[in-house]
Amino acid sequence: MSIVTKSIVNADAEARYLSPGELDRIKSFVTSGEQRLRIAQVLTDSRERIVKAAGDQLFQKRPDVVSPGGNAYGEEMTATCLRDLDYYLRLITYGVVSGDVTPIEEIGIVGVKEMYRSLGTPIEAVAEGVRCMKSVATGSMSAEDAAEAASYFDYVIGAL
Ligand SMILES: CCC1=C(C)/C(=C/C2=NC(=C\c3[nH]c(/C=C4\NC(=O)[C@H](C)[C@H]4CC)c(C)c3CCC(=O)O)/C(CCC(=O)O)=C2C)NC1=O
Repeated sequence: MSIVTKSIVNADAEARYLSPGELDRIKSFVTSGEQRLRIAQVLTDSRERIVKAAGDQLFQKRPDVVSPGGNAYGEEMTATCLRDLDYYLRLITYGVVSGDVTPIEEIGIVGVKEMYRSLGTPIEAVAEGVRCMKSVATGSMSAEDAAEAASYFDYVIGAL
């Protein structure tokens, strides 16, 4: 839910006008809109490059995951691992567009620790993969855009 919808739901629950604080938050959401859409566009356009380069970095740092016995060992499992990175990049674009980490949390964080544990996937290596995507993705952005984008990657890294 975006800050606009959320504010309206809260205000209407109390049958009141939007408060000055709510209007301020909506204003900053609107004024940062162009930047957030630009970032989402860049991430979307570069998704293949970002996932591939981040995967290469991850497997260099964590050769164990793609070695015999590793969770991402073998062509099919490696592809599934890269797919998971792509999932997280996609969720990050949802967060960037809505200016809110809630969509990321609801789709990709709630219950994920248990899921990865049951799959035998080392979750800290997934977080490392997201860290690699952050460095690849923000590397080609302006400092301002990189800082804004980084906050969504950091949310995922911290939540995993
Ligand atoms: C959009 C929200 C969403 C997420 C996050 C998600 C993750 C997800 N990753 C899975 C598997 C997997 N995930 C990985 C990922 C990795 N293994 C490693 O060692 C690496 C560290 C890492 C890559 C960075 C692997 C290898 C599997 C397959 C494991 C198996 O089948 O044994 C599975 C099991 C079912 C399947 O194979 O599709 C799910 C549900 N699915 C979703 O719908």
